[in-house]
Amino acid sequence: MTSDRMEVPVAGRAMSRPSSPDVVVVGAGLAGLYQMHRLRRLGLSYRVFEAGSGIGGTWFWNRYPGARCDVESLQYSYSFSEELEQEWKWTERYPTQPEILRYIEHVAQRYDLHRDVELDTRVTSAVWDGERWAITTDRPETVSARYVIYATGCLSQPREIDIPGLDNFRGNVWSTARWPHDDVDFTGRRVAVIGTGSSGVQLIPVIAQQAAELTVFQRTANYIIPARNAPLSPQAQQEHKANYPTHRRLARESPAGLLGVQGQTSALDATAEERRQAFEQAWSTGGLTALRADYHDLSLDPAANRTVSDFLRDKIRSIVCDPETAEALAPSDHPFGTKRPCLDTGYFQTYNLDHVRLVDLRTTPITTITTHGIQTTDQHIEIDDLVLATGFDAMTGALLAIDIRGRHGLRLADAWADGPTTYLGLQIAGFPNMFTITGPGSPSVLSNMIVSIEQHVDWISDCLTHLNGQVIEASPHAQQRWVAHVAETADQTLMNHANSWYVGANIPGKPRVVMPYVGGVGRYRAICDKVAAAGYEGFVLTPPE
Ligand code: NA7
Repeated sequence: MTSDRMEVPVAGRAMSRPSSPDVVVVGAGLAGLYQMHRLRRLGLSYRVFEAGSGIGGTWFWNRYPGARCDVESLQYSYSFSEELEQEWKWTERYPTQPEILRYIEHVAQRYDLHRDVELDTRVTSAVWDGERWAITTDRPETVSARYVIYATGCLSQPREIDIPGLDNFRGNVWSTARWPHDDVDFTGRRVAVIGTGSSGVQLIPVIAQQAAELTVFQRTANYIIPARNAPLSPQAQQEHKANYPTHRRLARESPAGLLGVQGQTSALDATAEERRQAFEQAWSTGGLTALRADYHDLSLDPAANRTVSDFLRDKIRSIVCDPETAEALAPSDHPFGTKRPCLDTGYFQTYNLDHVRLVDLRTTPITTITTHGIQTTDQHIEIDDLVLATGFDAMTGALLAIDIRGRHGLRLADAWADGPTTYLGLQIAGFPNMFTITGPGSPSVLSNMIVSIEQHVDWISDCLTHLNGQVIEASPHAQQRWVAHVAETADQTLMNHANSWYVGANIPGKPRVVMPYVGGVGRYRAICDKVAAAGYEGFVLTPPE
């Protein structure tokens, strides 16, 4: 493999970078950084491009007040190094965004990763020339790489907001996905938040502490479970770390990459009182896995699902004092788990504060944003600040933002015109030597992302070693079978019963396809391992020309 070098200015210094590296990695979040670490150990030459001005991906951009991971910190961490997992100390059950960014910085320093990340460099196109990828960035350089690995994230392309009149607004507009690095002070201000997904649910109670008036504009009510966040005692941390190998193994074999028992019985076989006790226990424990711990069919059977959905709706009614607000906050149009459930700290309680109110956009939609506020079908609300917590073009958005052209000039946008098609979420037929980390068709967003990231990076790294310069491409037949399997598996669940971003329904015109693989992390890993052990079955390997 070749790697001619050229001088590239990096933060005022000229550094020698290969212009024809073996691999280009796009993105320097948790996936890109670990991939780079593995490539270095394999002795392959590489370039790593990152659009942000810092490393960390999701955790670099989503720095809104209250931003926090909803996977427990001891599980939301790399497992590739025993020393690393033992030495880093988490402070809370769920890590805040600043703490995760500090962790990522620690990892980058420990493994000297910073020096190889080219920041402020956005990949704009990638064209397969029959042997290599010509990768163009917004810097005046095109790099020729044998392989390209997209570590571009599943929730990294903010969705374009389509509310009329936004440009007229004279106050401040803030986006949770592009939050400024300096603190934003809402003290004494009249604030509106649009969006009640995970970002809105985390942000709203924090803004309510500062704002003089807070109005939340809700289109879809969500199922929300208490996080029960708390400081992590040194003793609990030590105990967990003492058993890290077992914990990590169990997470890798589990459905969602998370520790926790998966229920074996049907919710419908339990009595109403038994169910109530089980759900109450989960409610007081907190977290995303607790509610699924007792019954196996909550995400499979509408009647079983109704038992937990009813429980969660009743909880809202018991917390929110105003019955009309409580009813608007109680989800009624989709089963629990078919849109991403959120974890909260004091979300519903926030609506009991005198200066906080909810506008239900289902009954009174926004007609326009005005110079000083928001006009709905029945009132005008004056505001100083508008916060958009309106989500992402999930799973495909970041990839389709790049002009990717594979064999015979095939555009990825055309290949995916009817929805994303992949083999194992790792490769796409027609796009040789191109890998996607946690791509559509893999468990990705339905799992503890870091578990899925490590699995993909390890699989890709082993594959590159095996290839030794050969070309690899998913066979159309294997891809077709995998896409059918992903769809069939999703059809066995309730996943299609909601207009969620899992199915692309939040983006007008996006084809409706259940994008993540719902078959589970453990099962998926076994399939990927089997494919590799069988000599990369379903992929076509050809010697370099
Ligand atoms: P989400 O979960 O996609 O939430 C976006 C929210 O914004 C959701 O409530 C949307 O309502 C709402 N939205 C989007 N566009 C509009 C318009 N035009 N008008 C009113 N409301 C709108 O994104 P998050 O950033 O909160 O969370 C993303 C993921 O990060 C999360 O799932 C975790 O995995 C971590 P809708 O539901 O579409 O009716």
